[in-house]
Amino acid sequence: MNKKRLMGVLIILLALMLNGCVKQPYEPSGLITMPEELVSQVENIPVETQELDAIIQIEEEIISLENETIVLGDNTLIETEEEEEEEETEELTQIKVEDIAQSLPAGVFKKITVKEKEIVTLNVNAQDPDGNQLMYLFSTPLSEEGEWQTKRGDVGEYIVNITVSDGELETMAKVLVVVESINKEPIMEKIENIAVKEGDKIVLEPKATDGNDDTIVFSFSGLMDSEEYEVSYNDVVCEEEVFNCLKIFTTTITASDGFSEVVQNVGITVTNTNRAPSLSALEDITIDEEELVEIEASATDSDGDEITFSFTAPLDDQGKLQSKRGDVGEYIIYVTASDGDLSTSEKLTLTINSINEAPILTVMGDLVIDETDTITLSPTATDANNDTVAFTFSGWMNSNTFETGYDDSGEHTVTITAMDQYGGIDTMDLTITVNNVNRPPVIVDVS
Ligand SMILES: [Ca+2]
Ligand SMILES: [Ca+2]
Ligand SMILES: [Ca+2]
Ligand SMILES: [Ca+2]
Repeated sequence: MNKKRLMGVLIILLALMLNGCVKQPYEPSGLITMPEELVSQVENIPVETQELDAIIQIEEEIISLENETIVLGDNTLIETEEEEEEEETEELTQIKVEDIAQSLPAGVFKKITVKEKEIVTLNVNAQDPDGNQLMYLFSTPLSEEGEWQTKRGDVGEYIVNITVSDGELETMAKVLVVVESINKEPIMEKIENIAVKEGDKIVLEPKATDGNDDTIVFSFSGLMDSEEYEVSYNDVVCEEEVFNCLKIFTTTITASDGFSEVVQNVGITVTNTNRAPSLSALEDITIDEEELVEIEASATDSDGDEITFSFTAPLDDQGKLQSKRGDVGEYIIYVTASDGDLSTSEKLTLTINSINEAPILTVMGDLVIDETDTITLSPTATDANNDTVAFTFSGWMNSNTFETGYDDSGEHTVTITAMDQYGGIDTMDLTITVNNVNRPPVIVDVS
């Protein structure tokens, strides 16, 4: 037997083993029995010390052979162009190839599809030409027995190795196990878009149902990262001197049942909230007349708005007052800080004390005059402020001059009052003694 014929026989043998040996409950079995003629030929194969590599190489040739049949379609009797001239090729044409799905990964000859929670059972039917006891080895996730109880979440594609060993030599086949999901996605109730303003608290309460009764976990992204959110005053920043601008945000809610996720977007329109400036407390102020008062108001605006101040009288627009004589008194002053939209006011009391000093009258001596004399008083006074001082007279005199007569003898008191223009006064009593003046007798008549 030449080498080509030997290879042909081996191909047939392994094709029979691999195609027929894997059985599972979800697809029709494709067991193939070895034709009797072939069995006798198999017996003639010299069981020499074949290397494992050689067997794997043969297996690959089988797979390539099977893949060629795909072109012709599944479940069909096929003819292969190979080995036409040899008599064994007639046997090859009899091989029925079933369940070869298209586009299988390289090296995989069988695909088994189950749904999550179903059991995968691989029943391998292999024959040993020497009648040796065969051992079957399955790679994970299959058990030693070639079974796998799938569960939720096992969805995916698994390539499983099946190794058949006679204790000395082994043959391996790959099977693709496809586990299909039985999950039903959560169905979320639609949440309408909302409109809020800065400083508001948003609470989103998504609801969802799940066809598998899975526990649903919600997560949030975008504007919010949890179901509650207090809208920050910095979320909307208006242009200068604009206070009612708005901005539209999105929160994405994801509902997960542990196996799949669904999302919905909630539009959130946030309107800016302006905050009034905050003005530092102001202390009462006391000054003396002629002093300068200047209020250093300070305010902050949480929105970063520009602040302007205003002041009530007698302060000017800048919060200043150059006080002068006569401003004495107590003033309630309001200081207002405005951001152009909202304002805050504080009040303080400005006390202006008088600096006036009362005039001081120059001491004058008492006067002694005679009847018929004319008195003229010229009082003087000093005033620390150099104010103009006015004098008034009361008591025996009501002006600064008086012409006495013969009936004015006696002691008289005159009160002199000195007053400056700011109400400062000083008084002094002056005693004026008027001496009697004797007059000679007058002869009125002689008879
Ligand atoms: Ca579900
Ligand atoms: Ca803002
Ligand atoms: Ca503001
Ligand atoms: Ca004065």
